[in-house]
Amino acid sequence: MDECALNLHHCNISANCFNTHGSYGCNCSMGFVGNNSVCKDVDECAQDSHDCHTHALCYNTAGSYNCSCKHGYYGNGYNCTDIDECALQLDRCHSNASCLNIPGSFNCTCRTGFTGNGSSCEDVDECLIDANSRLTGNGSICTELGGCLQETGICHGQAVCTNTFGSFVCTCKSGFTGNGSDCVDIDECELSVDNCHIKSSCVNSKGSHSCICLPGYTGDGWECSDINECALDADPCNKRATCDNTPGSFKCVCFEGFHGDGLECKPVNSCILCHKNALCTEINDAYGCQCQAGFSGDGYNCTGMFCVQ
Ligand SMILES: [Ca+2]
Ligand SMILES: [Ca+2]
Ligand SMILES: [Ca+2]
Ligand SMILES: [Ca+2]
Repeated sequence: MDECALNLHHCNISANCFNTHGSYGCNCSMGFVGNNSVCKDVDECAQDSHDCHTHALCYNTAGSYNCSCKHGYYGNGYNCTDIDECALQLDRCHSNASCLNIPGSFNCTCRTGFTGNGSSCEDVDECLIDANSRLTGNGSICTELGGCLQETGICHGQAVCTNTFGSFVCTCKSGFTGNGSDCVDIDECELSVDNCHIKSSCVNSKGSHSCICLPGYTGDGWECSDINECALDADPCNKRATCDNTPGSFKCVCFEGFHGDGLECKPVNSCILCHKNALCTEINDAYGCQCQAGFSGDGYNCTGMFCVQ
């Protein structure tokens, strides 16, 4: 009889029954090992006798095994290909991060001007980075907050730094010109863009300029007015002169009967008119003739005084 067909055999559940003349035999099924009555599953995963792809996981099953591509790969388990999360936009990188595909995964890196772990990127306030805390090297500025910025230029000492989203802007301070990385003083005097008064002189300075009223004028340099020297308490002219104010100066003119530049006025020497018997002397701001002793007269005419008997 056929014990196999009549189900009268005692083969293991994982064995195949085959009929023989007068009896039957058992063969362990594929994927099982053992003798006729005991068949044990072969663990292909543990034995490394499977066909799963390098990038697949092996799962042992009763009599066989399954292959499943690892996370980050796709395929049937026998062939697994890396998923390009970046190209498929499956990444969870921050909008200000760049995605880099790598086998089995992807990396997110904050873009230049942003700092963070890639899933979260915040603007770097470059203006707050103190020059002393900058750890420069390889053309990058690295901050203690983490991350390195490409050195696109540090603001000049005479520039104002303005933070922007993802970057920063350097603007030269008022009175300076340049691109912000380099600022030079504007010579307002040379360029004639000063607003000094016409009666003042312009003096250039770093970041600015000043105006100084010309001699003879008074004011702040932007407004200059003539000094009326004649009205000052200390009249600059000689006391024997008249003072005439002029724009930027003054004129002194000696009184009549005096000569000089007005600062110095001397009486006109009229000694030549004195009588030969007179002495010329300066009296009361004027020269005068005075008859010598023994003579009488007004100095211009002197007559001897003789005793009349
Ligand atoms: Ca990948
Ligand atoms: Ca910024
Ligand atoms: Ca200047
Ligand atoms: Ca004057």
